[in-house]
Amino acid sequence: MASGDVDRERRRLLQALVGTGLVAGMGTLLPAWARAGTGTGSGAGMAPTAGNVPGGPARDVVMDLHIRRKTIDIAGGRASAITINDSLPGPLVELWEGRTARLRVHNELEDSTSIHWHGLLLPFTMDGVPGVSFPGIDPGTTFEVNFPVRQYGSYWYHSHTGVQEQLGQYGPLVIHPQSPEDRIPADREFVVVLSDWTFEDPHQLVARLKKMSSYYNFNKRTVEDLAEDISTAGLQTTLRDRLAWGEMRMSPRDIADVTGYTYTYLMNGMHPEANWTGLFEPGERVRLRVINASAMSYFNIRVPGLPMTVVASDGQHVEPVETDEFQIGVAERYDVIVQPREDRAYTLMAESMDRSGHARGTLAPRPGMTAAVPSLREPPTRTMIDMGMAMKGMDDMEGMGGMEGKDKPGMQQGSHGNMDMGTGAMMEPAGPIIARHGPDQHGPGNISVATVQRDRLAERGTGLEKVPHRVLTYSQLRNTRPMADRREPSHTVEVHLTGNMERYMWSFDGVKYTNADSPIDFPYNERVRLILVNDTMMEHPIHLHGMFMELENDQGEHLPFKDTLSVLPGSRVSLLITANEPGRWAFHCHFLYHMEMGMFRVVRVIPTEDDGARNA
Ligand SMILES: [Cu+2]
Repeated sequence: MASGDVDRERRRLLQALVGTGLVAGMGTLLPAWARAGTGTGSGAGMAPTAGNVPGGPARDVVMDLHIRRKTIDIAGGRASAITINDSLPGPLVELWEGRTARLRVHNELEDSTSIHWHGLLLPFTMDGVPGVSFPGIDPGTTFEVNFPVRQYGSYWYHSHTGVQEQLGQYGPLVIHPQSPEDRIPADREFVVVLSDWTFEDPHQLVARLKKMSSYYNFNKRTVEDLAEDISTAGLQTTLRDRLAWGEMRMSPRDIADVTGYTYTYLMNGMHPEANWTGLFEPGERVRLRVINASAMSYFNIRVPGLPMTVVASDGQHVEPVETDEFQIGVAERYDVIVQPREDRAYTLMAESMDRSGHARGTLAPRPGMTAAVPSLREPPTRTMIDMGMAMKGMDDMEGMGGMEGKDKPGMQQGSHGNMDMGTGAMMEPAGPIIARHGPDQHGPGNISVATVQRDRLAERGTGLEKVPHRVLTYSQLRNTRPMADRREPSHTVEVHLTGNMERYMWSFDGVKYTNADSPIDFPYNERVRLILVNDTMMEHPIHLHGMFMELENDQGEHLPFKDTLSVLPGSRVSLLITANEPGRWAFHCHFLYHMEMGMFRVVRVIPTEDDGARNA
């Protein structure tokens, strides 16, 4: 089918669905914060123009969260999802630094569940990771989380049990600062929650990836696959997915494991056509708290026509950086200020990194306005740099272990004696080589190693290398405050991100979690340097629970805090951690299915008896 036909078909389907109200989200169980400003009504007494973060005076918070399975209208279809207080995403949890939080999680599912409070500093028994910090929440029971609130910023919460997060069990969490000097002036604030929805059973999705890791990369799909889809999902569903919701623009390369072939990308729970809208008065400073709550998707965020000033990363303030686009990894958050001065609509564009689809919303002075939606750009290509290879001399290719060159992007054309592999992109400037890989190939669970390891913190995210405007890099993030702990690290831990993409195996140091003998120990109250080396050919969003990490990005004593770091392929990064939070903390890749496959460890911080603190 020609692409014009696809577009026409897609429009026809959407018009039909708009008529049913499904796409507009009217039948959808959206929480009040997600509806605010959309023109579909305003919940909880919120004026539609007030932003969707109510704020107000500091207070201790007591909140009930009811986890329920429900059939809802979502992403232009109808499906069984996991809702929190009957909505998807869940309600905005708003807390105040210096006060307390008492959050009661009621499990009304038929299975065990959990809620993890991503990025929060709290006693580890409240952290919500089954098997690590607590046993999980049994069906029909309530788990109460109590903690003093010790930080400010933009966070989120989600299930840490199985694939529940993919089924909708997540929501935004905002903490208002205690000190007036920590308040960032803005006339209104919006949480912008990005996520990926699939009508497939996530268990089946994982099974497909295990059977064929490239399943969701459309170019490798076959007619038999189509026939299979039609027989299992039915013709209507399959066609709708293929024509309307899957953008038909699958990456021919290994950029993302799971793509727009199955995913609909949502902004605040809404389909791109439903057009979540945040209202503003021209001239106002608008704060967007962008939260990537997706299971498997990175996004490129931009507001064509408006520069964005980045003011916080993973909740923590950074010196303002003006930019035009940023890439956000799974579980990361960026707070940006925009100041639209014209009486017109602006598109808030969240393009998936592999360019197979997008989430979209609008900033506008009045409901119902729209601006042009940029078309998806060309899918990116992996490069030699991503493979952890040197740019000149083929000797380095020997370090690639058993990797089959013929399947690898950029290696299928040209002879091996020629560095021009036809991608062009690999000749882009890359960060400096700062280390070489040792002899350990990490065993059969690993397929390649980063022979050379680069500092890529000053590089743009995948696919943004050549865009003709400013793009945020990690090297630009500078903490507003100097480091509190200036001790030289007494302890270094090096972890390699490893895997076998063909077999959909993911691990640390070639060993998946269930085969790991022991936790990673951080000595209590010591300064620890955590080095991450990405031996795989894709980025991984690596998350440490319970403690902030300070990214060593050449910002002197103003290293930015991160709780989730997207580690570029072939790169080596270094983080500093003050190990002052006793307990057992999850440490993992935040790609949901990589974590499930075993890219996960427990980090243990054990006080000695002299410390007098609770023993982990
Ligand atoms: Cu990963």
